[in-house]
Amino acid sequence: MSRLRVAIQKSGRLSERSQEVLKSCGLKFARSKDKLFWYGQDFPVDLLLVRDDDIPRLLLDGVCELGIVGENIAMEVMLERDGRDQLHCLRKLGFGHCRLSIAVPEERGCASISELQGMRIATSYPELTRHLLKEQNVQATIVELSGSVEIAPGLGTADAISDLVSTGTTLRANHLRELDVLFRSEAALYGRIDGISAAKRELLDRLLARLEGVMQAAESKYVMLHAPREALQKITELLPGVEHPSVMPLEGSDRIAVHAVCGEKVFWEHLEALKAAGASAILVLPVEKMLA
Ligand code: PRT
Ligand code: ZN
Repeated sequence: MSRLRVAIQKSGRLSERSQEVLKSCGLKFARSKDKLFWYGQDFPVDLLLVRDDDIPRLLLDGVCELGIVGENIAMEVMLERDGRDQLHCLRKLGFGHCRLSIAVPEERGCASISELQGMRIATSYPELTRHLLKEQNVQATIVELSGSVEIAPGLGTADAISDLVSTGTTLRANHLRELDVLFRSEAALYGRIDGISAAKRELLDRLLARLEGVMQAAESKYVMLHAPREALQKITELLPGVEHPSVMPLEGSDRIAVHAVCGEKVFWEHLEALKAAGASAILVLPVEKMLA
């Protein structure tokens, strides 16, 4: 029988969420002793646990069909291996958010990246940095480092850095100032799927449909509330991502009950606006599974 292989990060920022998302799709794995290969039990999809940098390479080398990795790494390897038409981003996964930014020493009076012409930029993402700077007509000397990029300006080995940022704490701790964002990244499911067999394609389509359901459920909330009948149109407009709510009469009252699946994030501001429009007894519930 055909099986698919998915590579995920063994340990690190993306590993737990990558496992969770696959488990939410109903995949269960028998963990092997060496922990590098997990056999899929109920669904013919197996896991390969590796370093994140290896994931796009394993896809390009045909070792596995699918992989969960940050867009930053996928782009870097695709540029390095000129494999941009071979890897497809099948679904962004909504975690592992970060940005590849150019940062300069705080005291440097530099206002835009155009001023970095001819300067030395330290980075672990040489291809992506070079490519994105070139798009903005900046020619810089790339100093490739495998880690601790943020200390390069202090050591005098670079004038600026191009590194991943999430909270900005690392930059501040190293007296660096974020000058510009080159690239925004999150974890995504990538596939090398051109020319796979019809049986594998069918498996992939089932997995993607489940994943879509999981992602939509994660982004959705089920909202229930009571409202005056005459406020229905206003209430519907205020529910994020809702067009046709279910409306039910309330026994012995001229108010109605409104139920709806909100396809977009529901914030406190939305609830406050609903209340101001006459809604009461507002409940927001998580959605566990969804199949369109
Ligand atoms: O061992 P392996 O090679 O698998 O893991 P790794 O150490 O190379 O990667 P890991 O686990 O650190 O990161 C995996 C992926 O998480 C990255 O490729 C990104 O897609 C994503 N990610 C999200 C981040 C960050 N946020 C992040 N903040 N990766 C790294 N950082 C680092 C950054 O390099 C910098 O040193 O965190 C520091 C900055 O963080 P702040 O919060 O101080 O701004
Ligand atoms: Zn890595």
